[in-house]
Amino acid sequence: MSTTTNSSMDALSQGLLELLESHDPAVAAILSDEADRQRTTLELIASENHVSPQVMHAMGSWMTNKYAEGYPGARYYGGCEHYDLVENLACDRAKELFGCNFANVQPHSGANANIAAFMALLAPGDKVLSLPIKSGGHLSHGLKPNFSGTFFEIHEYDLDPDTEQLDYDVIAKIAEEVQPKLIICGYSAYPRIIDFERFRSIADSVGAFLMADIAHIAGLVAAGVHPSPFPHAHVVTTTTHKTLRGPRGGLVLSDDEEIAKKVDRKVFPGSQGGPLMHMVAAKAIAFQEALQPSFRNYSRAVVDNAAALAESLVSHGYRLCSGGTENHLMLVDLRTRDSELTGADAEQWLESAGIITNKNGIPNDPRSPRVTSGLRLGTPALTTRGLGVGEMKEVAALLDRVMGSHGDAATCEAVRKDVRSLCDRFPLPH
Ligand code: DSN
Repeated sequence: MSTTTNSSMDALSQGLLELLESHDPAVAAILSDEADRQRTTLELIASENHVSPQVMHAMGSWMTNKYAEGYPGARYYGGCEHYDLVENLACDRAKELFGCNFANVQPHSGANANIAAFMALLAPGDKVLSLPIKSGGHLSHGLKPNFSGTFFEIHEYDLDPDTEQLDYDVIAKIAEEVQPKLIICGYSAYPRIIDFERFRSIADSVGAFLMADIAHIAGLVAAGVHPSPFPHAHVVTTTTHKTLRGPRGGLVLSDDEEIAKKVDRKVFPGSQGGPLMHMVAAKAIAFQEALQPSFRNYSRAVVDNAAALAESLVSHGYRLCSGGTENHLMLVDLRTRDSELTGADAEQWLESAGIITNKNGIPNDPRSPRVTSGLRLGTPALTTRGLGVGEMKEVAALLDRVMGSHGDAATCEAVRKDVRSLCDRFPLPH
């Protein structure tokens, strides 16, 4: 494929493709094709988004060239004056955004943020109580092959089998029996509001720390459209690239001075070396964007769009786990539309029609994680493009045409055309 630029593409992106075209045509073609893929497909993966051109280009800036191990004012390399400034700016903005006293912006990812939080709060072998990944938790909350499941004693709470929602009374009883040192809330596939205050009272009743991993809902929390984990959680971890719409990366927050000191030590030198300062610069920009009133409107629209998409899917005969959504995502139980339908098939058919989703296990899923009976859908990326409640009906109809036809090639091709024209109506800025 030859590299192409597009009229909606920003000048720096066009310049990058031109720079690369003669320098490294193979990579230029791949980047160009990826830009084209993003421009012409509908992104419904709940954990993905489209960053602003400013955030995107900051990631490709001069700041990639530096080692800045340590923290502002205490680095292990010379030449760090601008890195100190940008890291302090990112920390200050993160604290303002989430209303807390401490931020560490160095974790390379959400999983890295969780490693640092575990190391700050626990000793190897300590008991942790969390929701398993099969019910919507995250692998870094205790999955056996992960560091968390390898070095700590993991105990589980689960969703109520009837409501498919958290049952705080049951969680309190399990905590009483297990006596964990750490309770984790915050999930990857839970469509409901989390009651952080209730979680803290459960943690207090057994003398446990409470960690809230708000990776999925961070943008909603920052915008005030989901309750904040502060002042309830002892430590809050998150990614910066999902609803928060920043660069890929992690972040640890706290209000507790002692925990904050430990977190800093456990990020560096505990679990990371040199921070990715180009990503820290991009985080600073994204936090500033999220502090603007327009981000509140965006986040409200993400939630409204999710509700509208959920309602339309139900009208097409799909059951939603837990009965609906209160945040940016929903889990669709495909079996209610068609008992043969699997998440793996649906994901593949939809991709051929230009709709990007991920198969996802549903609570008590009889199928394996590679097959699944569910699809996880989210609205952060579509909302960034400018699609609104009206368009969610169109999106639900497109989803249903593909899945209802069992991936029929002609139907997928026809839907692909409709997806392209919907994308043309809502162009990306880069
Ligand atoms: N992989 C992310 C998600 O899709 O939810 C979680 O880390």
